[in-house]
Amino acid sequence: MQRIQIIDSHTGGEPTRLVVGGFPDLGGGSMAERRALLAERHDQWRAATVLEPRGSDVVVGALLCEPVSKDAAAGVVFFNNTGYLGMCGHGTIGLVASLAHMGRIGAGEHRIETPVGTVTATLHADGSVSVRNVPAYRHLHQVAVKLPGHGTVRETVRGDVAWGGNWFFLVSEHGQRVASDNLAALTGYTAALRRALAAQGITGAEGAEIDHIELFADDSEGADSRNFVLCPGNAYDRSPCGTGTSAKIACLAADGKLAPGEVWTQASVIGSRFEASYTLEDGGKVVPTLRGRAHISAEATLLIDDSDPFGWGIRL
Ligand code: PYC
Repeated sequence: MQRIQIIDSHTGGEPTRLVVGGFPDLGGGSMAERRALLAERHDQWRAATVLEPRGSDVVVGALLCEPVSKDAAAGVVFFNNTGYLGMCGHGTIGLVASLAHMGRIGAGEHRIETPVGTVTATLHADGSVSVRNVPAYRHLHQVAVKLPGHGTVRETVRGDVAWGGNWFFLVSEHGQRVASDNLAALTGYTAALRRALAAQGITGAEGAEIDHIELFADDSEGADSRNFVLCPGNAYDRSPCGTGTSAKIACLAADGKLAPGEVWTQASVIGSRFEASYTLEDGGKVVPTLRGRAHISAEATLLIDDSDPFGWGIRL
């Protein structure tokens, strides 16, 4: 019997399953190196943790690691139902809430190492968490993607390609209703858009796959915007997506629509919210900070029985 110790939390409805013990030793390399090792040699541990029957498409896993730097509180490798993430905003908020729950950190600033760089999280007295992310930037502005035959909507869709710790395609003019009673249509539309981007060779920097699609709409509840975010494995983000909000901030900054320090409130499709702003650093890099709240939902040990045919997850 194999055992994996976890703490589950959710950030604005989006779950994070923090692995605090039981995974194989990945050595003392950078988080990017440990992510590569996990993916190449031990991927079954990711699958056992987040796939059915123990997990689901929506669960984001976070492997708690010893950091390389003595200054950091923790290192982390994020993963999901299809593979591995760079950064994860809601997941970092969940990680910090879980570390506080474990008694390992208190209020204040904590450096967290991720595969795409070190971020700084602040645990506030009210339990909310701010994450100062890696720099975000817009890579392509209003690029046209052909999306033939998708219902009654336009055949060419224009959007920005931006980095916020993962790669995003951000679309405001889409003709879709961004609402929680329209999830199947939104998922179908954004999945078709992602396939179209890949087929038409539209990528992030250095040919990186754009694996997240983000649609924006006005928010009737008073946030600056409401989004729908399709994640790599076709689940939608219940939170406003920390890396997606960072990508949005980079585009707003590039368009001169948001000044440094100004607060942008991003609502998710289910109405949960992040507050985000940015500073300009190192000769003009946009460094976003997002703030949200996570709640702990479980502490548990996952069991992998040698005789269980689905013990290492259902891989379809
Ligand atoms: O909050 O950055 C995020 C995120 C990425 C994928 C799911 N959530």
